[in-house]
Amino acid sequence: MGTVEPQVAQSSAVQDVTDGFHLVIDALKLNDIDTIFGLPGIPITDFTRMAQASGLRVISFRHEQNAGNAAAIAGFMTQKPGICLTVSAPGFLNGLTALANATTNCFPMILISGSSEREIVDLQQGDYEEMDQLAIAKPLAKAAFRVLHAEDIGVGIARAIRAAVSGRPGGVYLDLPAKLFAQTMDAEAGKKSLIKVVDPAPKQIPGADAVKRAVDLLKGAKKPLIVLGKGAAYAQADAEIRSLIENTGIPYLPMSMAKGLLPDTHQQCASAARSYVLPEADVVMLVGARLNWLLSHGKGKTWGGKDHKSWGGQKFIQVDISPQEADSNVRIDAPVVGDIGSCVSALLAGIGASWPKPPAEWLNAIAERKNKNVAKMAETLARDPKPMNFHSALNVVRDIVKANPDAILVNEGANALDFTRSIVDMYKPRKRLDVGTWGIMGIGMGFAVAAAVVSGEAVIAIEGDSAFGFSGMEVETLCRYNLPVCVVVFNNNGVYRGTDVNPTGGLDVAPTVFVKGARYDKLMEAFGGVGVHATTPAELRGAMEEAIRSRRPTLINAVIDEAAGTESGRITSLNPQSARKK
Ligand SMILES: Cc1ncc(C[n+]2csc(CCOP(=O)(O)OP(=O)(O)O)c2C)c(N)n1
Ligand SMILES: [Mg+2]
Repeated sequence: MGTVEPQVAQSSAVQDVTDGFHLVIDALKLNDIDTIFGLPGIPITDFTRMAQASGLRVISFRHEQNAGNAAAIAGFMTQKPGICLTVSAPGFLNGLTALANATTNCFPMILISGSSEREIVDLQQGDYEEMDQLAIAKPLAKAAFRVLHAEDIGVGIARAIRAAVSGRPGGVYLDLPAKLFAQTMDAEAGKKSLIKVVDPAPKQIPGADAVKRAVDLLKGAKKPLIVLGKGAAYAQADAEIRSLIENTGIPYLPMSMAKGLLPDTHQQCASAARSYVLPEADVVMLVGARLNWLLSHGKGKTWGGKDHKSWGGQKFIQVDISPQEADSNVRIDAPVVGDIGSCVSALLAGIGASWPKPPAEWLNAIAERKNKNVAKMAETLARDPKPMNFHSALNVVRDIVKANPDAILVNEGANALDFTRSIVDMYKPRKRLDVGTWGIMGIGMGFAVAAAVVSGEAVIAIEGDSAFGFSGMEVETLCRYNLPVCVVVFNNNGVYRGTDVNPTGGLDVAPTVFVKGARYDKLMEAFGGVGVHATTPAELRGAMEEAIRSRRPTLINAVIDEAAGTESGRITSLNPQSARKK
């Protein structure tokens, strides 16, 4: 095993030799991977150059966490693993948050990091950027692999792809030590060593008995409800899911990233009556949705239980790819295990053509609540307070999204997140990308870049001013690649609001407060993008319309009443309370 300079490998004298660099690139391309999100440096700088030269699209970021988030959401949008490439130790660690978040959210991604020399790392002799990356990645990834020999690259990439997308998708770590890249082997043997993965995410067909059990349970329901989760959106079984909802006539609730799977304006959408349907439903069918904190663990007062831990008496059907998901929080009476597309198809067959619609009493009771809440919201949205608040600003965003249903909405923040989720209707599947299971801040610009790169559609990123700060430097990336992204920073001068004061009267401002009246729009102008300072709904509307029309990278600093937000948005109750009197 010798080493050759990459330039030499391409010269005619050694045409029949390939190396680690090229084998990794060829293995990715063989598996239809066309984009890499990353950040160059030792030992992967040349790799990024060669990848670009080979026709792969290489999108370089300013921080690996954003590249990782981009890879993860590209995976969610395409069902192909998103690739994030980083340098060793610090670059790897910067990408790790995104990898862990991908695993938590079931997004398929592969974090590929260069690493230092094994012999030195294992003896802890202090190599450049020394770190046992494989060991650190393992607990945070669905799977983790290391390739030591060029002839194993094909297997390594194949295993990483399968692990990322099969079954419940997740984040995979692939460790590539520096030495691997320069290893050479015979070109023909190298080519033969690569694997084109056949059927990377095989269908998993649910058992007929499980489907029958679920259909029987649904048949007896007086107040049925369907909850659509992110898994249902990921599955790309949009037509089948729509048929399931419409053929049964059952009201449904979309979780945040399942919004738009059917248009939020659909008659059967019960979002505007959520607090009524959850405790009232007698049979709940979860489709690619987990009973985690976002659904109050399927119990407690939200579900009509007596106290915060009591079961509300509902029966649950759970359609999920993971057999381990059932009973995670409450009893699941009818687990249906398989990929969402196969499960929903089987359920549709079981339901047949003459399924009786749910009792009119149930549908009417929901419609009544829904109409009342929608009317109340319309009244709030019609107000035009000075200064602008979340509602009057989001009334504009709501119109813009309605007029541009193919645009992708990225969303993070606390109030900026919760109000957007409830006010802005989505019309098409996988158009809403947000903070997901962890409520993580920092996904904004990474998701926006990937959404634009992968789809070619316009992207609207609604960002709390704090949330934006986590990935704000990537506005340069938006400008560098000239991406059609309109960032709207909901600037209320801080985390949740901008009105806290330092109780000591000291010079430091309160921990949640930022520089008042900051001009985030100037940041975008610094890199040649369009910056707009908007203080009224009319200014916001004009700027958003122009951004969508021009497809130029745009940042609108939308000034929001600094007193309008609430602590932690809608999850105030998760803050622990001190027992001491203030
Ligand atoms: C990585 C990470 N760090 C910290 C938090 C805690 N957190 C939740 S929301 C939020 C910011 C909320 O402020 P902003 O984005 O300005 O939204 P606003 O409520 O003001 O609209 C923070 C820091 C988090 N969720 N994720
Ligand atoms: Mg804020």
